[in-house]
Amino acid sequence: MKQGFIKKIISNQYTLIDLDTKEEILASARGKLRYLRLDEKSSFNKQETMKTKKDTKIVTLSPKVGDYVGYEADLDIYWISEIKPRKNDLVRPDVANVDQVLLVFSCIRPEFSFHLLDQFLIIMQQENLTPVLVITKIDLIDNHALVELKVALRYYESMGIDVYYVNSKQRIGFDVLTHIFKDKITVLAGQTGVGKSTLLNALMPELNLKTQEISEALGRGKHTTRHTELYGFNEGYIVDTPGFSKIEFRIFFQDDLKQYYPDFQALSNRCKFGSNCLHLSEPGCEVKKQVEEKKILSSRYENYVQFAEEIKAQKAKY
Ligand SMILES: Nc1nc2c(ncn2[C@@H]2O[C@H](COP(=O)(O)OP(=O)(O)O)[C@@H](O)[C@H]2O)c(=O)[nH]1
Ligand SMILES: [Mg+2]
Repeated sequence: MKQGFIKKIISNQYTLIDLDTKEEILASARGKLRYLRLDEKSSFNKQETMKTKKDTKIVTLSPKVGDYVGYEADLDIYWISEIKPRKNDLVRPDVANVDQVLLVFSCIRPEFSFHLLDQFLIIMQQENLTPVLVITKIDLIDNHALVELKVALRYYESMGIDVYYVNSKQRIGFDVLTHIFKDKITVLAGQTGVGKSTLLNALMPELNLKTQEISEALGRGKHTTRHTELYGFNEGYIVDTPGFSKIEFRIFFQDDLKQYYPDFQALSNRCKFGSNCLHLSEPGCEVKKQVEEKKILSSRYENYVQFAEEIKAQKAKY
């Protein structure tokens, strides 16, 4: 079987890149591709409710952009016959195997929000996605305020998250930013108005044209047509539609929250109750100690406590 990577989907027409020859291949998939038997550990499985799904279940899958697939020729037509396990699987945009998400935040208009950032980072952990922070509109705040923001964001840099500062209008900060796309599939995310479209257009001026051509080719008003495409950029791919328009994290138990805080997790061996510590009201908690010592950003901890309370309140409703 030949191996390919799905770059584009229009309706039921798939554009694959053959992994060996790098050739573009047009392929089809037979309806819903295949019935997969899932066990709890399958990468296609997701817990959607409070109940744990112990049972094996069978799902039907459609191949999507970002998928690695097996394909075969049959009477001169190429057919996708297998989807490789996904490392992650987004719905909006409909893309699999995303390597990084650019979390776009503006300094102002809208105001930078640590609350939203911490929320996004939980989702990144849950979905097995790597976040990269891009701070836009650095031209709109004074230097003092910018330095203050940079100092606070150093906490996230110490967690291993890269932070970039840009002014997309003047393309300031782009020299370093353009290098991060190599060999990766990148999706942008962020609130309305933070500058996602401006950033995309500044990175890929030709994108505007391309998306226009495609919407014309598909005809007006045919918004139901399934179309997703990865755009080649600096030896990687960018998804043109931003993701995570609606943020909700599916956490049903208070003690599940801490696993999405790698910075807190790293300290739990120094908590009195070790890995059982929720870093809330327990005595001898190293996380709380480091918050007091200002080694952990206080907003980071405050947001954690708030999320924990929200999870508890939501649980009470069941
Ligand atoms: N001054 C300044 N304005 C920006 C910057 N980035 C975006 N904008 C403006 O912010 C507004 C919202 O940008 P847009 O790209 O539509 O945001 P989106 O909703 O995230 O796609 C527009 O008026 C942009 O011109 C920037 O770096 N500096
Ligand atoms: Mg936009």
